[in-house]
Amino acid sequence: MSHCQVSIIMGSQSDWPTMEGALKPLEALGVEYETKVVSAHRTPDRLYEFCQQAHNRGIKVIIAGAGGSAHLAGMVAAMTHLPVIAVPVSSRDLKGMDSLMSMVQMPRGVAVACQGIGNSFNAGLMAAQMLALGDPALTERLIDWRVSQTESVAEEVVR
Ligand code: RP5
Repeated sequence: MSHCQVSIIMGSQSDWPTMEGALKPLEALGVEYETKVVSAHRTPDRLYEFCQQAHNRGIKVIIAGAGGSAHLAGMVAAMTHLPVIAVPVSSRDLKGMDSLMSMVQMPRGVAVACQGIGNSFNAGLMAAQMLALGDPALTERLIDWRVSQTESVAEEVVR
């Protein structure tokens, strides 16, 4: 069985430039991940298989990025009990507002943790924070990472 606990899925290869930002915090914190293209409307059977198998493959958190009528995250959340973090990908015509609205307004009973438009970095960070709840070593790395982020912010403005 794979050691990946985070699965990063996206509706299209074209989402990759947005979604690759999720890798930065995961790699900085030593969290293993996988990346897959899973489209709710173009590959519905793949979506179904992915959702059926994710838990048994050891996946603990799913990050789902998509653009436009972005039903991917909601469909995944409908088909697995695992937590789903959504990343609305910016779209050409509506600049990601369509993606955001598709993802953020999940009806009661099926939860999706929606991030800001294009903010895959925070999706990766949130996934790591979720995993850290049951992983003391990851918690230590997360605390250290936060301290170093704080220390990296200079007080004086560079003019
Ligand atoms: C969505 O449609 C994808 O998530 C992507 O953001 C958007 C455009 O996909 P492509 O036409 O570039 O494959 O399903």
